[in-house]
Amino acid sequence: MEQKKIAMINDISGFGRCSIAVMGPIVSAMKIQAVAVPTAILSAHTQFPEYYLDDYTQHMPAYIQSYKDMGLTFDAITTGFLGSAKQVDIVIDFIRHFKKEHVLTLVDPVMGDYGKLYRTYTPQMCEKMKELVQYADILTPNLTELCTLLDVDYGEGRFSTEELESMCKQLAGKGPEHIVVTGIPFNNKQIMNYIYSKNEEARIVMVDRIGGDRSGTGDVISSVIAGMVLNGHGFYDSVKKACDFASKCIAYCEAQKVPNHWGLCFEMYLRDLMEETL
Ligand code: PXL
Repeated sequence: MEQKKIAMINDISGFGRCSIAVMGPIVSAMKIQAVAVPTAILSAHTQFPEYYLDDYTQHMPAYIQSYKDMGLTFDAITTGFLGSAKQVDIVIDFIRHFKKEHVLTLVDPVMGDYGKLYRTYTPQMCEKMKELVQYADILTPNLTELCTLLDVDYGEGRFSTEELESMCKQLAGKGPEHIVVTGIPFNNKQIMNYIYSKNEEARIVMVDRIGGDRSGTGDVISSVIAGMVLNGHGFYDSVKKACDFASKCIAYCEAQKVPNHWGLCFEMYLRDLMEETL
């Protein structure tokens, strides 16, 4: 059987372990080929006080056209950090062209955290992100992104499971078959991941809260999910594996006192993902 390929529409950040720098190695460990479609090139991600950002929007159409000309096909398309509103249209065009039947689309609506949008995120981009949601089979928002996509006030970030269910149902109505709301603060000791699949009972994966929040956690989780699902695993098992893997990496970072914005030391545990490959 031919090796599977994922088109990863995301930024390339040199330092800080996020996006393609994390997702590429993770899916590679799962024996899937990572094909980078860059949205921006950064020296370090935007949680650093200083970074260089080169928006790649104007180069994307020609870059993507070469794949169209080659007649390249993908088994999955994942989208993450987008650098401009215009990019969303480019991404939608990409999905329309390359998403055939059986092609999995995972949209990680990378917009913000802790109730706040990232510095690079404009209201126009938020509106465009709502459009992109329609094209997702799997959506992996955190609580901030879930609220933003539905124009719900984040408030204190406290929502009951009934409220989460109703929000996920509303979002799933727009397209996605599966949604996992990641990193929901539960109590001082635990973090909840809320898993919603259409026509199924919602499920929860709890993980221990270890230290503060770490950048790049979402990218680790979404890439493990994409790899697991592509390798034939169910959505719940994929999310469970992703959360457990991220937790293990975070525990290592804490023990080694790695700064939070340096991302997850996923390199230490890549072997755990190799065992999951069919
Ligand atoms: O991990 C999300 C992410 C991805 N890419 C860039 C970011 C961030 C979060 O801050 O800045 C460039």
